[in-house]
Amino acid sequence: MPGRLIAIGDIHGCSRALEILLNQIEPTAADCIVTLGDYVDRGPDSRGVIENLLTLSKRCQLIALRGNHEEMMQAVVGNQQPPGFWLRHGGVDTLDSYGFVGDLEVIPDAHLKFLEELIDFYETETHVFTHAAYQHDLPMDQQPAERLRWHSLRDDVPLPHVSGKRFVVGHTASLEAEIVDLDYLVCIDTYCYGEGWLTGLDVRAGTVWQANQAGQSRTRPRI
Ligand SMILES: [Mn+2]
Repeated sequence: MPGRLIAIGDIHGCSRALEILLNQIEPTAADCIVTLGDYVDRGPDSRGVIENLLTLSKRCQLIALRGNHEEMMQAVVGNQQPPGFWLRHGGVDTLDSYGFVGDLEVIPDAHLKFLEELIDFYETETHVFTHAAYQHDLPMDQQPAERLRWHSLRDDVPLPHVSGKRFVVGHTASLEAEIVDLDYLVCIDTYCYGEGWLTGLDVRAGTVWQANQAGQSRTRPRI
């Protein structure tokens, strides 16, 4: 039996919700899990989230996308940007989770390597996964990074992509913690760090699992 193809939305330091969600999903070696990015910032335990994902990568096939928050973190850790912009967007919470007191060496090499190996998108025969959005009339190898990682669906919602494939994205948090399902485009950022839910979606079966930081779990109707 072929494994499942499962997307997980924006985790943002919510390691408790992630652990509960993974207990619901029960990943096996045959499964492929695509995490949509924004593992760090805002929530309480970014360090723990990356640790959980490193463990998960040994249990199933893990495809980890880069979110705009990892982009901000890497620019600071790599000395390419001053820290202010990242710190104002939740970076303080990430540094706190590492016990930062002035030296970025506190971030383990394995975590830096994890960040370096993140990818911009993942495309199958039927689906495309990106962090935020896409340009509808461009093939995936020509997509601008800004569009993939930063574009908010609140500004505008892209038309169906020329490939005809279904897109699965995060980034634009639903403040009502609802999945946005436009059929050709599904957004599963259900605002976990803001007292919403962390969502997992089996993209072929339509199964939805959710968990939150209060320790609750639930399923939702298939989409
Ligand atoms: Mn984002």
